[in-house]
Amino acid sequence: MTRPASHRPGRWTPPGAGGVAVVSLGDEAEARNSLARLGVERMPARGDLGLVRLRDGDEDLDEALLVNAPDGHVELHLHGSPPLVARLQDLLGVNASATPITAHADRAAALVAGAPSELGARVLLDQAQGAFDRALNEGLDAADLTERGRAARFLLERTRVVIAGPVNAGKSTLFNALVGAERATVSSEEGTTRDAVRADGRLGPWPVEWVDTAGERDLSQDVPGDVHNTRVERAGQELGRALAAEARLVLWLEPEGHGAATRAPDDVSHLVRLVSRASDPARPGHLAALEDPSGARARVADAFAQHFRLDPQEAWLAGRAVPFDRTSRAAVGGVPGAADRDDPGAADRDD
Ligand SMILES: Nc1nc2c(ncn2[C@@H]2O[C@H](COP(=O)(O)OP(=O)(O)O)[C@@H](O)[C@H]2O)c(=O)[nH]1
Ligand SMILES: [Mg+2]
Repeated sequence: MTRPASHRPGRWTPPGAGGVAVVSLGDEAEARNSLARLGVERMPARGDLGLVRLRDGDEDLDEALLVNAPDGHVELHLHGSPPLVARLQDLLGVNASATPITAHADRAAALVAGAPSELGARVLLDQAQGAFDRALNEGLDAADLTERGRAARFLLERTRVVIAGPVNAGKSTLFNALVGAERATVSSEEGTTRDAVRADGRLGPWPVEWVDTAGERDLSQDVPGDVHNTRVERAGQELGRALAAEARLVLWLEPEGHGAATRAPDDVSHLVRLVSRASDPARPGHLAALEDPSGARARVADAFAQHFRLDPQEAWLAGRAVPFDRTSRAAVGGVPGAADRDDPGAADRDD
């Protein structure tokens, strides 16, 4: 088991002026070494603390609280003056750029109000009450925490899902079933949805941004007598393709019996194929958004969970420690950004 970042020597309150700065001195042996350089010889017993004077040779530096935690991890609690903290770190040779980590609970609390989903807010509340800090102190398995952090992003950030496919595949019908309101125009006339239509919604526990796109059909020639609209529609198709390329997930609808008339792009890896307007929507991978909108929703939720390897039953478990932002994910992974690599949408978000 690797020891948590809070137990490695280093400062772990955020840099800057504050009431108290906490410098981790590592385990008892490491701490004795460091403290000798500051003229401190007495170490409080485990689970105890004491007031000490810190000296650099003859010079009196400051008074500080020396804490020997029950697990034998030693900390100095200093007055927060940045020059003094910097000087002590210099004297101790501890790494001033160690991951700052005590503010996790505070950051989680600050994020609750802006959470895009109810379960996301509950995850944040748990961490605001210290679940994540406790896990770090207990040294929970980093791989477990990393996976929880990955899954939690789907509660804490809205996932963009683009609905694409040939014209008349039933994209707008599915979009309306997913959004739960008549938002996009549904028409049997080809080329009705010329612009992308977006709506925020929810899929099971996950907050989603749905995007309905113009359908794919051959527009290499202007439709006679309708040159302007052809151009508008072509622009809509291009927009749809651009959105599909950068979405986290593309639902590619192909109406039953459509064959290979319009091929799904094979260069998009984040694409799930579904057969739409199906005569038997109970078949795997089939849906009929018009006749069975709730079945279609369930089908899409399954596809979403499977694609992103998510278990809706595990989305939130009361009081469980979960990394919830870039800083907490980095504290677990040790390598900033390590937990993000698995996530195709990470590049366009900064948290
Ligand atoms: N029977 C049936 N018709 C559907 C279904 N989904 C869409 N349609 C019809 O197919 C036509 C095109 O649908 P639309 O959603 O506008 O397709 P889009 O061009 O892909 O957006 C409309 O007449 C819809 O009523 C379905 O699940 N079952
Ligand atoms: Mg449409």
